Amino acid sequence: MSLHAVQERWPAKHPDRIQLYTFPTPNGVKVSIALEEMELPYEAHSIHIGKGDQHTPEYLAISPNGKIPTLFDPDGPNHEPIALMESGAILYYLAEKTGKFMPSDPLGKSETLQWLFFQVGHIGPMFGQFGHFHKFAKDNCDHPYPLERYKNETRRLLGVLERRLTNHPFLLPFGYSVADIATFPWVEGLVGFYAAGQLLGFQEFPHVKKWLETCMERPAYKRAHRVGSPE
Ligand SMILES: N[C@@H](CCC(=O)N[C@@H](CS)C(=O)NCC(=O)O)C(=O)O
Repeated sequence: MSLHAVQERWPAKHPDRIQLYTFPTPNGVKVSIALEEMELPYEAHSIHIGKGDQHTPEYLAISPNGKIPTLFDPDGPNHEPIALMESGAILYYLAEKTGKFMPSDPLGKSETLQWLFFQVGHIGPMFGQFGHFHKFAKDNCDHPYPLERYKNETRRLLGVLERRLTNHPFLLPFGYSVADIATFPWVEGLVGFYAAGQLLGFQEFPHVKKWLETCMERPAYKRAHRVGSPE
């Protein structure tokens, strides 16, 4: 199975543009936001994770782990095509490609990557597990331990963000970056999709709340947040 198979199943109307395979979840929306912020021409294809598109052999050809999002750039390094999985790696790739939302100096870049990896390694997995036990597992698990564990860890991580955002409006001192783009959709998911603001005591994190509102007001987010929805 090859890239060709993906493009047969989800045909490109504009093959010269970046092709985004996604669904409007926090991990998917991150990349849509980045593409909108960076003003890169792209075409989005809905990978319906509720219907199992992510497990098809065609999709697994570009996403071996069977997750959204993935991105295909026909004009990659040395003008060769490239396919990428993992949203953090995609954000890094796009920031390098455009020179936007990540400084090029080694110190600024290193600090940005630390917060980007913090999202990928902590915020995403822990908020995701919290959301699962809060919203989806109720019928299968009546033991309080898993929800309590992930709620405590989610609150702890919100505390890390709160302390970070106390001194400057975005996660990095120089301004809005791929670290914010990666992180705020997950925080939005807690209060939006998972409707867990009250359970988590979200009002105890005022700087996080203000940062979330600021990020959500950006026009790029308004254009991006439904990208990948099934028609
Ligand atoms: N570490 C991956 C996680 C991607 C991920 O978990 N995507 C979810 C949607 S948010 C997915 O594809 N779920 C479908 C499934 O698990 O079958 C990334 O950051 O790209």
